[in-house]
Order: sequence, then C-alpha cells, then structure tokens
Amino acid sequence: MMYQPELETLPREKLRALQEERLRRVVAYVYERVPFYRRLLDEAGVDPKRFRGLQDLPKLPFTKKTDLRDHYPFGLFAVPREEVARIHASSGTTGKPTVVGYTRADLEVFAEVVARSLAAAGARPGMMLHNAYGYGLFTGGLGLHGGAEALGMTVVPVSGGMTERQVMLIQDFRPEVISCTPSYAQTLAEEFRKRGVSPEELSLEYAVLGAEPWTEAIRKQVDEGLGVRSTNIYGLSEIIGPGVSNECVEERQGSHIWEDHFLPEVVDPETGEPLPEGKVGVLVFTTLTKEAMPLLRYWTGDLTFLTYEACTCGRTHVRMGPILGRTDDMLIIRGVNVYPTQVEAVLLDIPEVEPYYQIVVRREGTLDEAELKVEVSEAFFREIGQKALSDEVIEADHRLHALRERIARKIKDNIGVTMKVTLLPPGQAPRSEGGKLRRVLDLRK
Ligand code: ADP
Ligand code: K
Ligand code: ZN
Repeated sequence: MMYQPELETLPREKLRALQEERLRRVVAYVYERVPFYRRLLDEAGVDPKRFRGLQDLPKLPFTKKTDLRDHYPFGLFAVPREEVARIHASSGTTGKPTVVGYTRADLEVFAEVVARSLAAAGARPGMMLHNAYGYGLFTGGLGLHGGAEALGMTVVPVSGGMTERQVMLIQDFRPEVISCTPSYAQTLAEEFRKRGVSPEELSLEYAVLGAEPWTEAIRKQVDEGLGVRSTNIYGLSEIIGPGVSNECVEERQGSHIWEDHFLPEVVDPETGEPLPEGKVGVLVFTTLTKEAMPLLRYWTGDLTFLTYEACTCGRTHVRMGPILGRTDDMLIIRGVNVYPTQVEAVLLDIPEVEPYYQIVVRREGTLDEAELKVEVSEAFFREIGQKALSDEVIEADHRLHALRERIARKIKDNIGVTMKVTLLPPGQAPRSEGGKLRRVLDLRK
C-alpha cells in the first residue's frame, strides 16, 4: 500500500520537473530570507535570478553542521520566530545541540513523509504502532507519532526505555507495528526470549528501525526474534527527522528517498564532487519544501550510494543503500579506515556469534590496538558447557580457540585490520536501553 500513490509513482521526468521548479524557488527563498545564505551565495558567485536549477546544483556551496552551530540557536531560520510551530534539537556529543525549527506546513510535510515511510514498511490504517522512539527534543518519537496519525494508525506513544513495561504493553495491546532503534529491537527480542514468549505468539508483523547504522546481521536477528519483517527508516533532524527515506517491505533493497521534498546527492568525501550512481560517498540533501529552516546541500556525513534502478514496488523515487557509516564514526586503525558496520557485517556469516559486540581501540606505545568483543550464541555457549570464557578456557578448548581465530581471520581478510577477538558469554556486550547504542569505545583520545 502507498500513502500517496500518485506522488510516490510519479514518472521520473515529472519528478525532475517538480524538483527543478522547487530548487529554483528554495534558492531564491533563502537568498531573500537568510543572511547566512545571502552571504554564502554571494561569495560563491551564485545569482538566484540566473540560477537554472538542477544543472547548477553543483555550483551551490555546501552547508555543514558547524554552520548550524555557528548560528545557534535560531540564526538560520527563514521565518519570524512566531511562525515556528515546533523546535527540535539533536543531541550532539559535546556542547550545544543542533537546533531545527518547523512551520505548521513543515510539520505537515513531516507527517506526510513519515506516513509514506510507514506504509512502505507494511503499516496500514487501523493498525497499531508501538512507538518506542524517544519523545522529546529528539525527532524520532514525535516524528513517527505524527506520521502514524496521518496514516490513520492507532499510536501508542511509549517512548524509549523501561523495557519490562514495553514487553507487557506489546503483549497486552497486540500492536502490529513497532518503531525503535535496531539496537533496542534487539533488546526487546532478547527480553521476550528470556520470558519464553515465542515470535509466533507476538502480534508484531512489521518493524520500522532506524536512527543508527545497522546491517543484515541485526535484521536477521530482529526478524527472527520478533517474528517481523523489518525495514530501514532514515533521516536526520537537520533535513526534517526520520522519514527522509524508507525501504519498501516488498524489496528491502535500499530506502526510497522522498525526492519531491528532499533532493539527494552523493559526493566525494574529499573533493565534494558529485559521484555517479552506485558510488559510495557522502550523502548531501537540499530541502525542496521546508519553510522554517531550508538547507542547501547539507553535508550529512553519512556514507552511502544511490540507485535509480526501477523498483518492483512501483515507487519511482531513488533508493539509497544502507548507511555504511558516518564520517565521524570512522575509526582509523593503523592507517586503515574501519566502520563498525563492516565488522557487524562479518558477524553475519559466523553462526556461533550474535550481533552483540563492542569495538575498543587503545594506543599501546605508538601503535593502535583494536579489540573486538563479541558474544557467542546461547546454543554454542551451552554446547561448550563452560561458565566463563577466560583466556585459559579458550586456549584449552579447540572449538573456542578455532572460533576466535576464524573471526580474526575474516576481519583481517574483509577489512584489512588485525583485531584481537574477545569472546563473551551471552548477555555481556552493551545493550540499548531505549535509544541509540554506541558500539565503539575509542580510548585513544
Ligand atoms: P542525533 O544527532 O541527536 O542523534 P538525528 O536524528 O538528527 O539525531 O541523527 C541523525 C543521524 O542518525 C543521521 O545523520 C545518521 O547518521 C543516523 N541515522 C539515522 N537513521 C539512520 C539509519 N537508518 N541508518 C543509519 N544511520 C542512521
Ligand atoms: K510476530
Ligand atoms: Zn521499492
């Protein structure tokens, strides 16, 4: 089912024509209303009156996260404060958050793209959504909420955390759809298993997971653990929030970007040059319809690729691959670039372990040392019949020893780095307690 079939299947020429018109309009709009953009465009020699549209897109300067910080809190707003209907902010690791604003019309667009996303994920009017994204300044909770209401769902605004209560509500209310971070879906699946509740007993059919990178390893675990078909929802507060794109449940091969509102590009991380379809680079977005805080060529820092190949679901909107990492998550270990998702992908092929892991990086003298801590599966742990997995236990048991070697070799072969592998008993790696999970501990800084 599609929420807006006409727009979602718009022939590409028409979509392009719409983008042309909207792009020209937004360039003129920000030039007129946002002093920051007037200066930036003047400096770049872009005259909005002469700006031709998509062919001139590469001439526009990028907007970076630092530009938002430099104009904290409301300096990039294009409308008077009284016309701003809602504020959100993204956490940021240090210092001031990144603030974004929405007019009423922006909130309608937000609900519309999330409704499209939920429908693409399998949700239907009348179904119940257990929304376990955090409510508050974070865009996840209220974002999914508005979209689910627009679609005509029954929304349960649980927010993140208090896992025991979530498990009870899912059993009692019997929702068909759940939205949360993939790491929290892992936590919930594990909690049900501990209680002896089988996936077949659960009412859940679809899971809409996002806000952090995840791979097929986690997809498999969550699909099996909750008895669902999960899809990837992507977004960022600067552009609108979750619902910039979503996979269709039919294919689950890339997320359709709602291109009539968000114009995507993938560019070379070093040079900023636009890259051809299929090449991995930094995802950049220009908002085409935002009123309160439109952004030109916003540098997301997220790495992925685009494909314009037709999709069997009938949607014509371009698909983005999974986020392979964000530039700020990239680890450089002895000169090699490593993303946690690469490590996670390796774990998919190793049946004795689960995608519960942590990467710890230290500096020993002048050298980087990376350690991968990963949990063995319940079944394998039972088979081994040990209480702990100390070095002595591992050395003494050829199955454990061989497993450790096999993981280390696969990491080396696939990623090109040497990692010390530490096997953990089930339940020992960090878990999500509701929100995003940090899987990297970099002790070098
Ligand atoms: P915060 O900065 O507070 O975490 P945001 O929602 O703005 O809040 O974070 C957006 C970022 O989250 C994106 O730029 C991306 O790095 C990450 N993200 C969101 N959805 C996904 C997803 N489906 N897969 C991978 N990363 C995602
Ligand atoms: K189920
Ligand atoms: Zn599709």
